[in-house]
Amino acid sequence: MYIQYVSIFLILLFLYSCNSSTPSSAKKNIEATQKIPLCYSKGAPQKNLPFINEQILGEIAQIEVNESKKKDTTGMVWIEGGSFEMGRNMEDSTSKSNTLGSQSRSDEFPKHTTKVSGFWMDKTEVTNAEFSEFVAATGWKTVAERPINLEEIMAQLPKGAEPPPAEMLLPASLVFHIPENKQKTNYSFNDWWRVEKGANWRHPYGEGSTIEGKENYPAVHIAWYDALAYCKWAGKRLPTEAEWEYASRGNQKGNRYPWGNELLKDSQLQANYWQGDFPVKNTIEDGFERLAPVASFPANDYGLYDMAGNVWEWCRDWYHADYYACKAENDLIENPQGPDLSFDPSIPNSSQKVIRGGSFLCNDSYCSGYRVTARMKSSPDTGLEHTGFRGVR
Ligand SMILES: [Ca+2]
Ligand SMILES: [Ca+2]
Repeated sequence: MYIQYVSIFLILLFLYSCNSSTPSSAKKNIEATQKIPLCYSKGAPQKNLPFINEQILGEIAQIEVNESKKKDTTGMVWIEGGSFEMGRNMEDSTSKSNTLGSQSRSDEFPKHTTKVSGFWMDKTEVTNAEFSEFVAATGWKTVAERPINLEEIMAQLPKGAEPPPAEMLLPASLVFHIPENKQKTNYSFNDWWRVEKGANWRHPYGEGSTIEGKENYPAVHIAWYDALAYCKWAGKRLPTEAEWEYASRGNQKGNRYPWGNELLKDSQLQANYWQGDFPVKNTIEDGFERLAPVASFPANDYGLYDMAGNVWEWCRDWYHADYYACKAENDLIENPQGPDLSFDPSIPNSSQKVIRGGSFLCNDSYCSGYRVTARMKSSPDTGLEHTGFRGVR
């Protein structure tokens, strides 16, 4: 039973790393979209409204805004509003000229015109130094530092499921480990994520690890609620998914990555991701085995760093697999705020928020989460070794 609970725990508390999909499943996704998905608002599986932790939201509401930070745009860039083609079309992914077609997932289809108003955005992922300042000012305790909320877990388990044992509810987070068995043909996230007691933003690899000397690294093991709390204090908010993709594209139309269509630019790698054979061999051609200090790679043409790779970044929106198919019924959607419902057919009982941009664990042979259109999701109470955020205003 213990193993089963660990498994449920992993499924609910962690996001699908971008490498959880295989090339064959990506192919299946493309085939699946040949049938037009039912719009979620018109009779596709209706889910109850997403589970949201009102208690933590209440705590966030109590946080006092730092008035001087609220006016301060240091470390941010202004992004002029405009229209863009969000997502991509199945044809783009299967054309012979596109050798990376198998990377697309059905939730990226179809391409649809979207308009966003201008906004300020943090140039980099929020760093340990910045997050430390927030915690010192507010005393915020991140979700990974708290015992796991039994009520929240039970709400997302099938009806009648037994509660997990008490030891599974101690503060912990998930840390990547290269699987011990390197001979398997198919790996899943259970092979590379390990629950580490005491892992949190101060101790990214568990008890005994430290962020000393890593002030300029992205803060990780950050749950969506933690990101929201930071933004409240800093007079910012999380970007919508549309804002995030618009910003990531850096004013270039139709590119695959924030810098262009090829992985290399000027013969150089442009982001911190995983080169080699995921999850067993990291050849570290980009110079970073795990996290990199923020802004270690060139900015996109908006002046934003690490919009691809390093850490996944939380967005404001709920994740719904059919959301784009629903939106596409309108020609232009202005400042979309995401769906009211959350639905992921692979974890139907969960409520998940969108994360974007990929991480140091993303690998080009599979989904390549650092493509500008790649969508991923994670439950809002989940922090992981490769998840952080940046704010907008
Ligand atoms: Ca790397
Ligand atoms: Ca990033």
